[in-house]
Amino acid sequence: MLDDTIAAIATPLGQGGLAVIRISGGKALAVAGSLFAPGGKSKKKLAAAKTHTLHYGHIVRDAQRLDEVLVSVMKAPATFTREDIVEISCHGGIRSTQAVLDAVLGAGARLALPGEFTKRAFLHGRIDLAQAEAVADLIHARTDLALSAANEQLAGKLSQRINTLRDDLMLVLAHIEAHIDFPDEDIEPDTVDGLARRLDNAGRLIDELLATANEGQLIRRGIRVAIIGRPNAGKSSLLNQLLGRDRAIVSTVAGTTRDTISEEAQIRGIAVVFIDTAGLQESDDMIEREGIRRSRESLGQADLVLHVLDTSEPLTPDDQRHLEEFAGKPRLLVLNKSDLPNRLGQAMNDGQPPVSVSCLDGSGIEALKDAIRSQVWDGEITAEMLEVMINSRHQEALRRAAESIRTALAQLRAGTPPDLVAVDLRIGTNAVGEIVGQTSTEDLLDSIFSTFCIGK
Ligand SMILES: Nc1nc2c(ncn2[C@@H]2O[C@H](COP(=O)(O)OP(=O)(O)O)[C@@H](O)[C@H]2O)c(=O)[nH]1
Ligand SMILES: [Mg+2]
Repeated sequence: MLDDTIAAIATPLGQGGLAVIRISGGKALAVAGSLFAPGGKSKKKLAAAKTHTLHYGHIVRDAQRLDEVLVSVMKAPATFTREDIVEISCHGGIRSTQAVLDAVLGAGARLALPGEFTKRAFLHGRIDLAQAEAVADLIHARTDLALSAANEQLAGKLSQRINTLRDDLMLVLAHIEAHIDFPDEDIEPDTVDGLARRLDNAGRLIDELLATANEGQLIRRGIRVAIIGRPNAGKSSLLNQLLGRDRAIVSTVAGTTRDTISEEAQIRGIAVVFIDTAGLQESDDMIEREGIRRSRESLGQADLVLHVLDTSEPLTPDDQRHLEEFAGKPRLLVLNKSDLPNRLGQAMNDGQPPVSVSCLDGSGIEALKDAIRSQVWDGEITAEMLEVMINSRHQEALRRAAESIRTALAQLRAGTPPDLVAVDLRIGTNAVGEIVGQTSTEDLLDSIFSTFCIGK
């Protein structure tokens, strides 16, 4: 598969100033060269170009000029894929970009699969698997924190820790395997102690990494926050306040919001999807009933519930029902309409102090953002934390590794024959290796790279 030359549009499809078509492989220069007519004074053929140079000219097919372009030539091995790469910067029209790509494919390149450029970078040892995942994280990052975390992982911070851990485990494994050939000789008690200490230490390192999983998830994926409350409590007004713009229709007519609306905002560095629900009360109206069904569905997926209460009115049976219904879920009580006289007449306490706001004048909204932030993550986000934050694939591999290593450790201490200890230890070491791709299967690679876009 690595023998052929691949090509794809590397920029999003649409109208833009520029689009880039990326070509990688042994024939990249020949493919691009066959379509490229140098412009200006230069009459130089692409094939004769020096590495890492830029060339002005036209893409020509069947004597017809397709586009005026700049072509970057990067020769192996100092490239992203470690193959020859040519990038054609052309005009960013939907049709013109496709026409240049068609010409490139017609000249002998094959359309790249999703993530295939990055996969080649991995297969050629340019980056490891955790770094390849960081490329995807970087592209998908929606917050500054997610971007920092992706950059650290791409720079190899996680990989370094994993490699050190794996080296340690390999060392212990080598010691233990050395004893397999001499079944009559017990491992010296001193050696057992030393190896056990190393395994113990490895287990602790894994626990430290596992402890970053929740933060990693939070930073990468963000959270979902559902806004609930009875009609006219001010749910849509609150959504608009949190977004900083008028997204939802606000009206005195109860039942205005019939569909669930979800919109994303950054709250204190975390990507938060807010879901304005259509209310949860019983209804005879068919459309309203469907809205309520959707509200309930999005509630199921929410990490946090904002329960909006109208403090200008006494508590209603609906309010009471919602208070009871969502007692088990992480929630914040939002006491809205603080600009009006308080007639709620009831001290609310939910373990978590309620937050008073007015969606009319915006007071209390910043305090509510702080409260949301500390509900999902109580503590500082430090630069150190951003250095290493594992994802769910790493988490799963590390859990398996921890289990096998603990088993091996217990066996070692109990004087189990070394060949048995080695079996578990090898499983654990391989699981650690999966994270950086030292041990990987085609299925694993497919599942990672298929989530990439074409052209990455
Ligand atoms: N005085 C006052 N009125 C508000 C406040 N928040 C919302 N309202 C009004 O309450 C009514 C219902 O608001 P809306 O956001 O549509 O409530 P929803 O049905 O829960 O989505 C509208 O007339 C809003 O202008 C507030 O903080 N103070
Ligand atoms: Mg509404």
